[in-house]
Amino acid sequence: MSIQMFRLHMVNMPLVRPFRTSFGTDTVREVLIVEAVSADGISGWAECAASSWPGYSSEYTAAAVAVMTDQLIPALRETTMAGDPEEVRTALDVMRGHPMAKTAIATSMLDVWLRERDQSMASFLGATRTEVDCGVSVGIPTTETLRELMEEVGVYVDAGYRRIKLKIEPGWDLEPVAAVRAQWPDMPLQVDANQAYARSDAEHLAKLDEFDLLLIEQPLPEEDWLGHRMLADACATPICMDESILSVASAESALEFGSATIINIKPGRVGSYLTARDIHDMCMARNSPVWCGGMLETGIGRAANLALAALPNFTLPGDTSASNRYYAVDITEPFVLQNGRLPVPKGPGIGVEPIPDLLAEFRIWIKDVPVVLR
Ligand code: OSB
Ligand code: MG
Repeated sequence: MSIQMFRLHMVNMPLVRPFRTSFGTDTVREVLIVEAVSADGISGWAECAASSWPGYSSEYTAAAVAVMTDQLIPALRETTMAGDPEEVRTALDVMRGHPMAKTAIATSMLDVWLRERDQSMASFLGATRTEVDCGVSVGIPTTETLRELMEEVGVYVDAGYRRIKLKIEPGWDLEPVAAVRAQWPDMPLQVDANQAYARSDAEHLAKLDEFDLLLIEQPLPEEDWLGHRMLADACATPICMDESILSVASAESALEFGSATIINIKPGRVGSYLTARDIHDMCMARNSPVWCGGMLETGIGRAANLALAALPNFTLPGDTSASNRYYAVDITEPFVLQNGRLPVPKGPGIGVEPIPDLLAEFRIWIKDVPVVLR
């Protein structure tokens, strides 16, 4: 295989409802779709997890375009062009940081490579399931009312989701969790703070223990390993890390140091689906469960995440929700929830493609970046 160019499609997708977290509110998902075009005319597809602004992490779409164009694509060499996924990871890791941009470039190439071999991404990664249990991430209501929250959760419970995750922040935590727990006593429930708390909130967060939560996700700033460990000692509820986990080493450090007992795996955050798989394998060897996070993906990113979530140690339901939880119209065939699960795509590569008319409809610009080998 040989990649001639990368075609970057910037797409603007209106969300079905605003998504508010402790770091801010989004009403549209600006998302960068990467198409790797081979000399034989095969296209490979991937979605960059970066948001339009650096609220979740330092990456954002315009920066991803810049680093792909100026650094990552020029870093590809003749050896990389054979498409071997390990070679691609090694070539991109010469650059520091920018894991979401790296994952998108590498996954678009992996998609071409797998399509040429007629192998699915799920089979390549070592999947053992054909469908995955789905949870749903519920934002902070923009009206800040319990009524709005209960309505939204009710819609998801009725749809069949197998786990509810509530976004929390100081001032929006015990009360909403108590209300949802009272209404749905048996529903698997967890919370995500996106770094909004401080070490001094340990006593307050320990009050969540009475609600039988699966976990508390990323309560403290991403670099505060000691704070998370102190919180883990103060709370009976398991601590989970999201933003802190950037590599196998950081995931292993979290578990060994006791900063977290559960890891949220987001491929974009760790720089490659291969690294996401490696973190899964490490956690599995330590009997530590993992789950697949999400970044409000379109069907392109969702397909790849489902392939990953089909690996055996993904024993907790992930944030891999159906297309209609995010978008009235997806750019691929929609993923539809069935009995609280989504099917793992079976076709070659990621198993789905954008529908050309829909991609064009939502696209705000397109840019071709030719590959020039040196
Ligand atoms: O912290 O998991 C997070 C969305 C955007 C950025 C960060 C996060 C999230 C979610 C939603 O929680 C996950 C999803 O449904 O895709
Ligand atoms: Mg999170």
